[in-house]
Amino acid sequence: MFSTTNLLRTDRGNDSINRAAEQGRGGAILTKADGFRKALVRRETTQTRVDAELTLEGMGKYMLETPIGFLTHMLEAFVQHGRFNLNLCAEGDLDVDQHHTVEEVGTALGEAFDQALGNRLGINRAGFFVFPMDDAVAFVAVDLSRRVYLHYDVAFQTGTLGALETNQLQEFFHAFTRALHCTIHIKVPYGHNDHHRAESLFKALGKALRMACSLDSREVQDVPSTKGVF
Ligand SMILES: [Mn+2]
Repeated sequence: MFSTTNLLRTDRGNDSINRAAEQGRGGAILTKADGFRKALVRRETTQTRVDAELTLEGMGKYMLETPIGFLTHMLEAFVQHGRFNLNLCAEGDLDVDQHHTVEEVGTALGEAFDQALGNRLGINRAGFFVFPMDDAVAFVAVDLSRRVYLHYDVAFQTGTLGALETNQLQEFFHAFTRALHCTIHIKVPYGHNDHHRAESLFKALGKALRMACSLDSREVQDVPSTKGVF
């Protein structure tokens, strides 16, 4: 069952993902007359299967289903605070371990953002946020420059959060960074509670990415780089 209470209408959920994928539209950019930047991604391997449907100009609506409850919870926080719309359904070989599934969710999500951003013209390109959650705080900076780099400075005191193995989170962010072709710096300098550390991180990422993905208010249509290209 879906582990969320904030559902999109069901006709925009996994049924629509499945229909689109069956019609060969997997991975297509779905930008429509409404001008919203959208993407549809299906990644299927012998180990995992992930479907994702993303709208950048969202309202923080989501329908998320992964076999790892805490990962689902983190994606909820990310989408809610980034004000994207995301439907995502993941299955994986948890009988092996969580690595394939967590990594593929990161890759599919990164691909979805990459496709929705298209040629990246007119975007702010960079974004950052400092998000506290009670005793913890997270610093996240993003550059959608197509230069791939992850700085990940997060230490957890426990090996698991719910069922999620905390050392898989770094693989999630590596995969996301590679697929989105971007630079992300993450630091969670303190926090007594690991749940708060992780959640502040995903909230900060949502806010930072929202800023980076947003179109410049002056409606410039160039590449924000002195090189003229990314
Ligand atoms: Mn929470």
